[in-house]
Amino acid sequence: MKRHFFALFLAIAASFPSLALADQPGITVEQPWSRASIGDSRPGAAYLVVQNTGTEIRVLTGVETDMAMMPQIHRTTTDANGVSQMAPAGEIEILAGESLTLAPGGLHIMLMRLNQPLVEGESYALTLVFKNGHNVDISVPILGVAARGPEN
Ligand SMILES: [Cu+2]
Repeated sequence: MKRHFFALFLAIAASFPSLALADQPGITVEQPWSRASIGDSRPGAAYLVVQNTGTEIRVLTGVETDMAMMPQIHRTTTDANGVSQMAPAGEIEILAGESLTLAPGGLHIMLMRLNQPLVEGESYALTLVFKNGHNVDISVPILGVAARGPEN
């Protein structure tokens, strides 16, 4: 099992007013998924692919969900010794026509301080917060505790 250091740069949790525009033109979200959690004492995670199908750059600044007190986008890096650590990713630019993949071992949405366990078979609402104020609401299905990708 890999050592996993939490680099906790606790950014002041700014609360973003969400415009909650569903089906925001120019952004498509594919294959969202979470792994079921064992209880609620450890953070959960969510993964997905965000595609910018529009003609302008979009900047992802964060996420919101009722599932966790402190949802954050993290970036995992692994050094030459195989030691992984993660830190808040900050603002992420998605160029027009490009896609952004959040997957285990890389960028991910970390659901810190879960309000409730992630139960297999259920799903929950999550909002992707964009700098231009046009946020995107999605539903994230919860897969089994051993899931490694959106298919299983
Ligand atoms: Cu993380």
